[in-house]
Amino acid sequence: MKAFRFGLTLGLVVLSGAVLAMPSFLVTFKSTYKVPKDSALDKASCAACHIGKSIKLNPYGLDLKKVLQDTKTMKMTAEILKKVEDMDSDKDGVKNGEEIKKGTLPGDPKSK
Ligand SMILES: [Ca+2]
Repeated sequence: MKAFRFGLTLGLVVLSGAVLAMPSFLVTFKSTYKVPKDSALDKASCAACHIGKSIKLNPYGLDLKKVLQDTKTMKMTAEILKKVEDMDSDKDGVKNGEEIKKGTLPGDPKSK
């Protein structure tokens, strides 16, 4: 019974950690980059990495997830963000780093 309770508690802690990860990812993103005010990217907020308001990731979010997994961490850092700057996640011909500088969406090919 004690072991079961421990497992349950651990499960809940892990689950809440995963849900809470997203806003802190956004905080790291905004402190790493000076996103042009009122740009598409500035207005996108969570949608910089997610599809709309869902937990599904867009191509840019998926590339970040892959780096997190390769680095075996759950913590978003400026270093992790910089590792995908030279990629063109949404394949629109503009690199992620350039899109972020311009304020367009690195995970949406219709925005460049
Ligand atoms: Ca784009």
